[in-house]
Amino acid sequence: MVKRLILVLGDQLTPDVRALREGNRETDVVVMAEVGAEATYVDHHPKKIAFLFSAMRHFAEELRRDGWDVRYTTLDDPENAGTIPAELLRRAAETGAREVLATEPGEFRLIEALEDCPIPVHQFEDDRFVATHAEFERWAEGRKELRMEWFYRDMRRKTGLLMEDGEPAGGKWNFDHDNRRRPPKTFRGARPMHFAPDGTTDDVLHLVHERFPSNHYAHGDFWFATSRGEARRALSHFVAKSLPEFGDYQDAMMRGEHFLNHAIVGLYLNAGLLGPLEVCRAAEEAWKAGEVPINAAEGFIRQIIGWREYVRGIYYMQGPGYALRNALGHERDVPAFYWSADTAMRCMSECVGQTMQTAYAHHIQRLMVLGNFALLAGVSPQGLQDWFMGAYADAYEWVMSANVIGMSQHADGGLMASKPYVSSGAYIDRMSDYCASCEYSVKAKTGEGACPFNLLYWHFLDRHRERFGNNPRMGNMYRTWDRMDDARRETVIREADEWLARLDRGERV
Ligand code: DLZ
Ligand code: SF4
Repeated sequence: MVKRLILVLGDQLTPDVRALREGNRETDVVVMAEVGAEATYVDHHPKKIAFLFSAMRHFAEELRRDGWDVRYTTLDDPENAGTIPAELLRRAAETGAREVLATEPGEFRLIEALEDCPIPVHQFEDDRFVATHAEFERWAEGRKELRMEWFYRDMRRKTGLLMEDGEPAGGKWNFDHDNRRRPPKTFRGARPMHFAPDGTTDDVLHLVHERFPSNHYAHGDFWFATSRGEARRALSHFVAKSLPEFGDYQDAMMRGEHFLNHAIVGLYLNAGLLGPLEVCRAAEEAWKAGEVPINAAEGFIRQIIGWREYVRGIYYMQGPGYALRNALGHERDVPAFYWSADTAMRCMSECVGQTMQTAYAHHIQRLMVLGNFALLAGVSPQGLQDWFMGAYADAYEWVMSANVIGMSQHADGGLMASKPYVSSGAYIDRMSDYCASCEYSVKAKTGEGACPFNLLYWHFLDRHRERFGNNPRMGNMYRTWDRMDDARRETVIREADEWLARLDRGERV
């Protein structure tokens, strides 16, 4: 029988990933490759690269133990062809294969490269998700507004998660209202499970250190799980130690507390080390056993079968043009402090600093600090998306586009969110302990030391009045702005402009 190649990408590390299910372990050959093109198409955090390479190597071993013929190319292999299509061609020549089975990649960039590959590549839909493309499209069809909440309820019904006789457990679909508490000063979240690097990971860390030196991202202290067994242990640890209190302080931010009670399983899920249903069932079981309250289990499950599936649906439905949208015409470069953390704004220095250190930040840090600032300051959504894609260990375009372009930057013109996610410093002060140690004053609206989020908030509303002035959900904001006297409004705009000019001159702001 003629051999076929089975492509397994770095974020498809599951034995029942579609292309492997379609393949034949007696006759087909699995191709896995660490390639320069994937490792450099954005400025990836070295911990992200190390995590994927190590997880790929562990998974290749697992497949070999299962009887597969795996042709694995390491980054430092002198024969390495540099890109995924070129590696396929090289392995095709080596084995005589004339066809490739692949699972649809999570980025159009790579889908198109496989379509253009001189050897035919059959791309099967990736079914590691709860909703299929067709299902999402059916749900979205004819709807004026694509509200996550309605989609999420359908996914609850489909999976039966937290459902009792067709009704949502606890009598409500969504317990978000209970999930916005501010933790006491003494609060310490349970640390996510740390794994000591084994020999394989050590080799990879060495390679990554040599090949991807970085003067902004930190290399040291690598503790991610790199196999499915370890990822499952990390999940059990989260469910036992952090999930009980996960709900209450989900949106809180504290200095020096990088994880609070968050699960840190997004990177494992997105690489294929864990599946969405196994993760959700673990949370549901804990709730059934009375070990975690409903608001925690529901809030966690919603992130996975609701939000995660929903942003993926938007990405595939909207197509490659979505990531290029810039409805608000924002063109400013991503400020240098997104890499250096060198800024007087404590909230930004904390969130950037921890990102550079850990390749992780939680949803409110991403949306309401890093994203909020960029939107207020008019940063290019594409520049920001590249930053997010590089900085976070869980980032791929299928998950980042709708989150950054749509949700955070409103650059899709409101397809996902009926109003932009902007806030002044007051929100950050309410949800964090950042402001207390900031060089700016969150209470000061203008003048020396005024919090830049306060100035830029009005600047944003003022410069986008034409677009948002008649938005009923923003009426209160505009009424407050209009009630200020002319002189005050002028002062705010002038000070915001001056502040932005200092930012553009590269001054420390
Ligand atoms: C992110 C990434 C990196 C850094 N390196 C590789 C690699 O060397 N080989 C590989 O197969 N995959 C890698 N990936 C993941 C791919 O970029 C990912 O499959 C696509 O972005 C589609 O989601
Ligand atoms: Fe951030 Fe403003 Fe608070 Fe400083 S005062 S931490 S800039 S919100």
